[in-house]
Amino acid sequence: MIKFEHICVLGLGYIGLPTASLFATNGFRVTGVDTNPRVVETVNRGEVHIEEPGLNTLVHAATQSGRLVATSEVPEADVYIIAVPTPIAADKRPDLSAVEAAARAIAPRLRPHNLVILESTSPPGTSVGLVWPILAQSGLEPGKTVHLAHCPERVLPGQILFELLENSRVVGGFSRRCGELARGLYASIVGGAIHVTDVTTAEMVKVTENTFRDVNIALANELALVAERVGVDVWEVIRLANLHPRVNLLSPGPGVGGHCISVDPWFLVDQAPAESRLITTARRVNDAMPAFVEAKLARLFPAGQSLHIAVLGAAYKGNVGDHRESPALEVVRRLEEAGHTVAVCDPHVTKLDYPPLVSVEEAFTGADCVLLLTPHNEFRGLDPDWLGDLMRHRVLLDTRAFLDRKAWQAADFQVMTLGDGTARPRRVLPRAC
Ligand code: SAJ
Repeated sequence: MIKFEHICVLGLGYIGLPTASLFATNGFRVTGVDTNPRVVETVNRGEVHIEEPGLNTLVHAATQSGRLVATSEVPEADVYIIAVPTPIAADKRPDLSAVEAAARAIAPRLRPHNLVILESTSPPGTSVGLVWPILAQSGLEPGKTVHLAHCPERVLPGQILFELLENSRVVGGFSRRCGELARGLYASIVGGAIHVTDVTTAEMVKVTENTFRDVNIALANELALVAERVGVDVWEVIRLANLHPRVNLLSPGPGVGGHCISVDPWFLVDQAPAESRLITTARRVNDAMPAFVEAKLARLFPAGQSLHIAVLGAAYKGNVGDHRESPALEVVRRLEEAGHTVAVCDPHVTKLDYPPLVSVEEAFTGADCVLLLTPHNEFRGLDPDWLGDLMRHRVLLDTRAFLDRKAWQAADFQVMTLGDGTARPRRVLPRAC
C-alpha cells in the first residue's frame, strides 16, 4: 500500500490554490509551486491573489497550520498535481507550454511509486502524448514504477470551494492502478462519487462538459437572433420550451467568456477539425454576440449619433470579479470604436487595466442609455427613478433579461432585452401558409 504524505501542487491559480489548501487542511504536507514570485509571497503571507468566496479563510488556515508552503522550486514529493493554465493561442490552437514546463520540472525529481496528476483541462491525448514522454525521461515505467492520472477540475468559479468538496470527480488512470491510486487520494478531500476511467477518456469527458454548455448557449443565442427576425421574445420562447420535460435550453447573452467554456471546445476542434463542425460553429455564434449587442443598441438611436452609454458589468459572468475573456469588455471595445462614450461600473472587478471603472452615479450621469452586460446581484438593487433623473434619455438594454422590467418601465424607461423581438417588426406569415 503506497502512502502519500507530501503533495506538490504546480500552479497556484483558481484551481491549484484551493486544491493545495484543501489537502493541507486535511492533514497532508503541501508545497505549492508558482513561477510568479508575487503569488508565492502572497500565499506565504496567508493571503490570496484571486477573488473567490471563502478562499481567503481557507488559505489562511492552511498556511497558519504550517502544512501549506509556497515556493518557486519543485521539491521532491510523493504526489505532483499539475494545475497550470492551458489557454489557446491567437490561432485558437491549445498552448500547452505551461503543462510541458511543469512536466519538465517534475521529471528530475521523480522517484519510484510517485503519482503525477494532471488537473489542468487539456486536449484528449495530452497525458499520454505530452506528459508521459517527458516523465519517462526519468527512466521510470508508466503504470509500474511511477503513476500517472488525469483528474480534471470541474468547479464553477464563484462556488469553487463548495464544488471542490461536493462535486463528483472523473479520474482517468494511465493504468487501472494509477486510477485507483488517484481515486484514493481525492477521496480524502472529495465528498462526491469518484468515477475511474482511462486517462484519455477523462480528458475528453472534461472538455465535452464545457463544449456541451457552449453549444447549448450558442443555440440560445441563435434563437435570440431568430426571435429578433420573427418579432417574438426569445425569453418567453425559452421559458415555455423548457417546461417540456426533455428540453433544457440555457440563456442568451452578450457572449461566452471566462477561461473555460470559451476555450475548451477549441481543444476538440484541434484534435479533429473536419469532424468538429458543430462545435466550431457554436464557438463562432457565441463570439459574434458582442457585435449583435452593438448593432441592437445602435438601432435604438438615430444613425451617426455619438452616445454616452452607462454599462453595468465588466466581469465575464454574474457575481464574480473575473474578467478573463469577458464578452462585456469586447462590447465596450466595439462601442468605443464606433465613437460612443462608455462608462463602466462593476462592484466585483477590483483590477482592470482598461476601461477605468466608475461609480454607478458617475456612469449614469448624462447617459443616453443603460446597457446591462453582467448580471451581478447588486444591480438588482438599483433605483431606476433616481438613476433616470441623472440620465439624458431613459433607455435600458438588458442583455441578460436580469433587471426587473416592470420596475424600470414604471420609472418611464424604454426597456429592451436581447432577443426580445423589438429589433424588427413582427413578420407576417408567408401567403403559402
Ligand atoms: N452563459 C450564458 N448563458 C447561460 C450560462 C452562461 O451566456 O445560460 C455565459 C456566462 O455569462 C459566461 C460563460 O457563459 O460568460 C461561462 O459561464 P458558466 O457559468 O457557464 O461557466 P464557467 O466558465 O464559469 O465554468 C465552467 C463550468 N462548466 C460547466 O458547467 C460544464 C465549470 O463546472 C467548470 O469547472 C469550468 O467551466 C472550468 O473550469 O472548466
